Amino acid sequence: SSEPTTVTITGGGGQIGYALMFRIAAGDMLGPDRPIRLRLLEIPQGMRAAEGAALELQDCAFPLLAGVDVTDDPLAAFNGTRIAMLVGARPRSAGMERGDLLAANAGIFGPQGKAIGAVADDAVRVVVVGNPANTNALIAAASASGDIPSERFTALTRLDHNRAVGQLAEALDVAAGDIADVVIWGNHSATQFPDVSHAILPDGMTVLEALAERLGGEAAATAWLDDVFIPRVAKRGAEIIDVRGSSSVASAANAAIDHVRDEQLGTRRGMTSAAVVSRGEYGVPEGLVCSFPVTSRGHDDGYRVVEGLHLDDRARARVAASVDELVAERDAVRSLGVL
Ligand code: NAX
Repeated sequence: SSEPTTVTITGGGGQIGYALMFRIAAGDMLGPDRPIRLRLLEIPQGMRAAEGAALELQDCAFPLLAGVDVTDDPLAAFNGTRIAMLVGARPRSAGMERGDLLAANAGIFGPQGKAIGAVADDAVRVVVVGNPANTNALIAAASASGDIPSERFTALTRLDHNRAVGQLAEALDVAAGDIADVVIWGNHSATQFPDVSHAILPDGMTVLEALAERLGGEAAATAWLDDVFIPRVAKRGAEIIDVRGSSSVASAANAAIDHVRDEQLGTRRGMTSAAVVSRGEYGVPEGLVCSFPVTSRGHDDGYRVVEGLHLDDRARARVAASVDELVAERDAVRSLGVL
């Protein structure tokens, strides 16, 4: 339809917000036929930066962009929203304990979840980018419950997924687009498990076979995965900060666009990764927001967990370790009285 789709970005005055909004307005997220109305939510200190970005959006004269509103009022920001991208969060400052970080973010994602439940479109879908993303999504979903089904809340692990694909493409000297069915399991944190055991190439060869061929045998492939690949993907954020002098911005925005696009329009080849509310799949406790293999058929169906994949004992242990961390975060938030 030609009725504009309302997309709300929180943290619209920040780095990732800035990298997101121009691509969304250009049609990279919802396609070339969907007009978009952007809403940028900020806190008072961030308003000028968001207003400046809105001026630049106007200067792009995007044909698809029906308008931009900048506000520091969550109820105005989420009114009628169809797609909410929750990017703004409280970063960890020096000396901050994990409990303090969770509490500070609960103070953001609780009220925002509540506002979404109160005023967003009934068909709203939410992706949380701001860290700790999984648990922030859990808090937002709980705060909207009664108004919006919790499965409409997801968290971003697509950046981790894309990082894993990028590493494999380099190691195998193939195009990134040739690699399908990589899976990120667990938390968007250093405990995540990037799993290549289901990944395949276009000729049907598995990524494990291709790695063994290239690296000189199965043992060498396993050693590379354990000692190089998994830690590099899990710590890529720190590597980017070290090399670039600033955290991941364009790649994070790109991943958020991939996440929403595939959820809305459908996954193309095979499965991807997203953190979604567990219904107990793979033994992950119900209600946790955990990264799983997912697909979407588009047409507003949302992401579905791909069930029935085989996990060997080592893979199970890695998934369990990351899920334990999610349980600990949930319990810490509960003990604050938030859930
Ligand atoms: P910036 O500090 O550049 O921007 C954050 C913006 O959010 C600021 O302008 C701030 O004023 C605003 N903000 C803070 N509280 C707000 C609130 N209650 N309502 C609305 N706006 C609010 O950070 P940026 O580099 O854009 O990163 C944003 C978040 O993404 C961080 O939490 C970061 O940790 C997280 N990331 C998550 C990733 C993922 O894969 N899930 C990867 C990239 C990134 O590290």
